[in-house]
Amino acid sequence: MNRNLIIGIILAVIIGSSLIIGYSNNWFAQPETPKPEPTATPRTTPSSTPQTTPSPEVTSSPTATSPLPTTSPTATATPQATSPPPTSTPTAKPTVTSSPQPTSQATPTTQPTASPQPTEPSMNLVLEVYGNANMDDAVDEEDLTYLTSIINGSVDATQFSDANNDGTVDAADKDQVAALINGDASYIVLLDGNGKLITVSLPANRIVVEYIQNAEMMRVLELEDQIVGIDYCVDVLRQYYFQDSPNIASVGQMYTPDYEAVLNLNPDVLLTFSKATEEKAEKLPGVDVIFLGLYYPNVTNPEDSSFMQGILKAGYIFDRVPQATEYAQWLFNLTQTIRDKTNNLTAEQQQTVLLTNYPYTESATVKAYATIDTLGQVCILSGGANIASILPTYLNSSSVSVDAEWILEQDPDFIFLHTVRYTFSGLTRGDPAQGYDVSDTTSISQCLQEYIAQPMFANLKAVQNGRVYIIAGDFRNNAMGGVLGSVYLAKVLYPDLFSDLNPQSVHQEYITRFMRLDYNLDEEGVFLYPGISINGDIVGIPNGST
Ligand SMILES: [Ca+2]
Ligand SMILES: [Ca+2]
Repeated sequence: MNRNLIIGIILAVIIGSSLIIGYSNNWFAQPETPKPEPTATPRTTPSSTPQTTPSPEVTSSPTATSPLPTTSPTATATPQATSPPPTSTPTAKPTVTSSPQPTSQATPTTQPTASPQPTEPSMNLVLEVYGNANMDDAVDEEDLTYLTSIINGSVDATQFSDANNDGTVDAADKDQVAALINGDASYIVLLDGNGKLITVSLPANRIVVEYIQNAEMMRVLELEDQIVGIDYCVDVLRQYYFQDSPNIASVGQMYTPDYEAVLNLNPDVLLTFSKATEEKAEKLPGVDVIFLGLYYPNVTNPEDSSFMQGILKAGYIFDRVPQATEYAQWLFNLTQTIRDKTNNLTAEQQQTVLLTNYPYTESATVKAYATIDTLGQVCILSGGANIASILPTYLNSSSVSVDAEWILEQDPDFIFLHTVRYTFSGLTRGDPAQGYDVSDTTSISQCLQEYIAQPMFANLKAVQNGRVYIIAGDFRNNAMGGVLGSVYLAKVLYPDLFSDLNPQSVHQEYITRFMRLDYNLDEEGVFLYPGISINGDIVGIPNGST
């Protein structure tokens, strides 16, 4: 154990220094070697560089289905996911105005002598919605009571007690909270997924969504009738998501959207997939451009992740609190169930894992997913020992660039190759074919064969033992915050530990119960290749496939 630790530290130092040299050269000095970015990663560009520059095209790309390149450095820290929740944002507490009229008059006898204690929240988070005066997980009647206590001076104002955000806590905030509870508020003030204070006009009836993550979340919240616009990716899959809504318009790819097309839909809200909202907000006057924070699950502290906050905030913005709460609770319970088991794995029992992208283009470097990315969270929750975890930037990065040599040295037990079929920038990658609209495994099978046939990987344990898998883009980009990927990976990594877990059942429950789609995983869809056999049933690909 100690010996391993020391070796680990030495390795980390060596790799760390080479990485620092490496990416200072690659990323900042030589933008002519852009990294292929196969997935629609939220841009990690520093805030001083508004994300207005379209990413350079990869001109040397050998196929017509080149991935979306980006100049965002893979090893650059993304501040969101693991940083403390924005509840700690230093906000000046509003002043309290004792309102002489109705409130004090109406509540003298019921006034508790001690400070009212916020009742036990059902989820352990502080909902970042203004009006959540008692700092629990909801805006409800208890906040009205709490506001009364603040106004009459028996308790202090809190970060979210100034419901109307006018700098003062008074009777008007009770009016706003009452309106939020009744679903007839004309606006809502909250912290978005970036921790930024935003005001959203209500009701938010006409919605444009970017990417499958937001599209699926809208289905979960039963908002499909309010969708007016979708991006390229969702448009390709519209027969699955919005079969009954032929009037929903496609506004093209959302990386650099057609702003005219969006404005023509007269939307109330644009839900962004990426955290970059500034340029879109600027170019879409009158539209509330919102990043909910769905991209940042945190499985170690699932209840308080930006992802969970995002689900609940959407519930308040779109007046779907019961649906949002039920869904968040389901995901939280699943997370706990998996975590209770993987937490008990010893270091020796843990399988070592490389989680990376399917190599759409040839590149000397490989991107290993790290803590901040959804797939990094998938690895943690499923109990995999991420081989990237010894790298110095692992904890505060979405991914880390490594090379083949390093992978050979680490020799992981399992390799998972993430794929994206329809990109954020409007590209289709034919092979490997995976996802809801694919049922034939010919393409994905060939791609896997080609990958493991690479001579440089011939000696890898994972290759020799048949433990290389291609995984669907849904594992990273859908609205389950990494839980879908985790249930599949947990079962692959520890079939005995998870003998009572069937990933297909969880996946099917998401599709049938929450998205309310008529879709049968026994018959359709390619999500994990090779598929795995559970009690004679094949999981990950349609029954009867190989
Ligand atoms: Ca509350
Ligand atoms: Ca106020």
